[in-house]
Amino acid sequence: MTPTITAFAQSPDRGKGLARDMRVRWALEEVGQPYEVHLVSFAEMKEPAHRARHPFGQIPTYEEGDLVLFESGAIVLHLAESHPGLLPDDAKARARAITWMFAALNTVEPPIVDRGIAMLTERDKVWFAERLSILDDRVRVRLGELAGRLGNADWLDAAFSAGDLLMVTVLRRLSGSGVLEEFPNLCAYVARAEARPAYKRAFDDQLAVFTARPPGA
Ligand code: GTB
Repeated sequence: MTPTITAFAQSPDRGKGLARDMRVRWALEEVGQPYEVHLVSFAEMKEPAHRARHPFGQIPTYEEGDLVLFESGAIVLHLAESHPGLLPDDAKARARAITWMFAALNTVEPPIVDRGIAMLTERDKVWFAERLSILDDRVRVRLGELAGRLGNADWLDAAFSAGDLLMVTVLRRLSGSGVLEEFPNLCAYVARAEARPAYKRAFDDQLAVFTARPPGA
């Protein structure tokens, strides 16, 4: 059965692959699972039909027969557990890879999201520069710790896993901020992941949605 995911009909990221459907698309491509995409507008996301899929009226969702999932991390974990390729077979290595999935979403992503929200909603405040400096420092602490652990390794725990996939999608939200760029090994890690054929296919597919219907078209 071909699964269907939901994604923004018009992503505010203008095709940069920063919305959270990107991590689900990438996981589907890594495991070689064909999928369909149901594009939803901001209004449709809040309607009962979509809230039946996603209680918070967001994207992405994942439908496979009578299985309906929301939360990008849960969807990636489901794909990683039901297909080979994104989690190691060895039980301990698998548990470590899942730990990195949680670390990406629960420890590294929150300060990055806080920074992103401030950039979007607080730029006009007189105290913005001071606030941004505090948020940047919080992000820097996490990135420094992550950079220290990654060192010169290609991936967080030996082979590429769903943990790397999620971590890279989290770090990409900082691209061009100047903060990620302070950590050359993290930039190289992101570039290494972006060079994966599965990443490129997923990126091109989400970009095609934006190209087909840019805002105002
Ligand atoms: N924890 C959930 C998950 O991981 O799936 C979070 C889902 C979520 O935040 N979805 C966002 C959404 O549907 C889209 S990805 N928002 C609409 C709403 O809440 O009404 C977040 C996002 C949006 C835009 C950019 N961007 O423009 O760069 C980046 C990320």
